[in-house]
Amino acid sequence: MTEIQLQVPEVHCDHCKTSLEGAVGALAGVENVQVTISDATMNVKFDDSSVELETIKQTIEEQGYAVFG
Ligand SMILES: [Cu+2]
Repeated sequence: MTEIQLQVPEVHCDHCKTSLEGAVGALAGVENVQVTISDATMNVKFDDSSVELETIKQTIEEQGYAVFG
């Protein structure tokens, strides 16, 4: 299991949090995802043999958010 923290600077409210946690959390291989609005970060715990970090980042971008880290 891999745990990373990503920067999602455009996150600013509960709607953003819910959208992103829902989309990333729905990916097979993602064990846990938590967006923290106050510092605009996303912590993701995932099985890197099931899902690639690049796929997670693409999913965030598909929701309309930039992602770094
Ligand atoms: Cu928002």
